[in-house]
Amino acid sequence: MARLVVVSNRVPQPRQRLPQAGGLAVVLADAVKSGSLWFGWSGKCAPATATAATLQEAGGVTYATIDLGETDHRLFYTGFGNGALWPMLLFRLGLINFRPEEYAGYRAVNRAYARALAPLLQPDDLIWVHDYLLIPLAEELRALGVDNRIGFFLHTPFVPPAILSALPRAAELLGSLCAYDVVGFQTRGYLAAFKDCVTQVLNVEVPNIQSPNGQADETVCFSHGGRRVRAIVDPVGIDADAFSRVAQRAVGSPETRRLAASLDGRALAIGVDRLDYAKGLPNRVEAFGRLFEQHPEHRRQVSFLQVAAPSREDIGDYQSLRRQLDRLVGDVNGRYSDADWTPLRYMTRPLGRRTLAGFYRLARVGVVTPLRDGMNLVAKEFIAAQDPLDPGVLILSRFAGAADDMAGALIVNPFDADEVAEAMHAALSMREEERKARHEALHAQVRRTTANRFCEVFLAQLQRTPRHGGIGHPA
Ligand code: ADQ
Repeated sequence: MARLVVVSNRVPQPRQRLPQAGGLAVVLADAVKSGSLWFGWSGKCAPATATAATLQEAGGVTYATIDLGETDHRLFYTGFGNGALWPMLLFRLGLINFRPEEYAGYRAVNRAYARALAPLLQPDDLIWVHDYLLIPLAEELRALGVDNRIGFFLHTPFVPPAILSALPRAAELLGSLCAYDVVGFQTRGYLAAFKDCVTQVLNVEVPNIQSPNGQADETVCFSHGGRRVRAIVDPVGIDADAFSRVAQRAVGSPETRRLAASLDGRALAIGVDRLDYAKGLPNRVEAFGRLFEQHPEHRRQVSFLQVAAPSREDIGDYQSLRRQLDRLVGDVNGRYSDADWTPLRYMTRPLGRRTLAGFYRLARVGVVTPLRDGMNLVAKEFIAAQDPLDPGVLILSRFAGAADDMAGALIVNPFDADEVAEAMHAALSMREEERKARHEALHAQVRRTTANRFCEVFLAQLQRTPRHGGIGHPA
């Protein structure tokens, strides 16, 4: 069995117990099995980027990390990665802040990763690279002579050509993606957008999307730069049964009991997100205000808990989002609070998985309304955490990848505050049979597309790639 080498920008310190708010961290915790090597940034900055990785063993996994130079990190992460590439992938063209020196820094850090990783590789290793910060990694590894099978999974959405081409140098990045053997996307829509970009931006002929009998739902194969690339759909999931068990146990935990007691019989609605402009938090708070305005019967009857973990705090757009939210939450609370009831409870810190699971289970409504989202794991966690005998209702943005196969949720346009407010009203008023029927369908779906299935599908596709890159025909 080939060794698995997982590469992600951030590698947690072994035995790290702190809660990590972020989908990638949650998915990779499931993907990295004993015997694997996990390579990436240590989370520490140094005066200069390290040229060799530091190795640590824990639980059968080898953690190989490098420190990044402060300037390199700023150009790569705060600069191009999250100041230009992320807003483009999340359809926020107005927020793109492109600077050529930051793009050069982004590519330089990918080169540094490749140089530190290459000496650790064995000829049969399967290399699995994660997310938008590492798009050029395979190209850099290939330049060093690495001919292992290398796959890439994009956790964000993928965009149509008109959006992609707004980012300077995006055509070059699209070409870099073609140095991978397998490129994975969360949904069929993103795969179709990728196909359109390859066709229109790279002028490469790509056959139509197929639904093969293999394990991936949909596939396209094409040749570019002397290599064969296979692009697949492989939705990310969670270990639903394990999460359900955690939620069941968490109901009796002191945190969940304190929250339950504080509700004093009122319904709980919950939102859990990284504090990111893609998550639509200001729109959500506005929709809550609209609910109390249009349906005064819900005043004093429901409390909304928004848990928002700070993210990318050194980027200006994230700082202004935080200020905007502080103000909006204050506005709604100022307008509707009573001496003994606050409509919105707003916490800006990460919670542990167990606490989160217990809070989800207590909630009558889960509010997941990103303006765009690759998948959104909170939607799946909320469903897995419910009590099937008395389940809560999920309100889900149609612009989250999760909406593709979670039709049992109340699907909304997050930009339409009135529509979201009506969905909140419908969720709070929904009869038990309907809640149960919706939950049953959603739970079955969440149990089908698990974290394990996500890894198995991707690795099976990577494994069936012919060795030594070049043009060959998929097995
Ligand atoms: P994220 O944008 O980080 O991930 P998401 O899928 O919602 O988004 O995952 C967030 C994870 O962090 C969830 O497991 C959630 O429980 C946890 N989390 C969030 N806020 C938290 C808090 N305050 N305290 C504790 N935990 C918190 C990216 C893409 C997504 C994609 C994932 C996985 O942007 O679209 O679903 O990767 O592919």
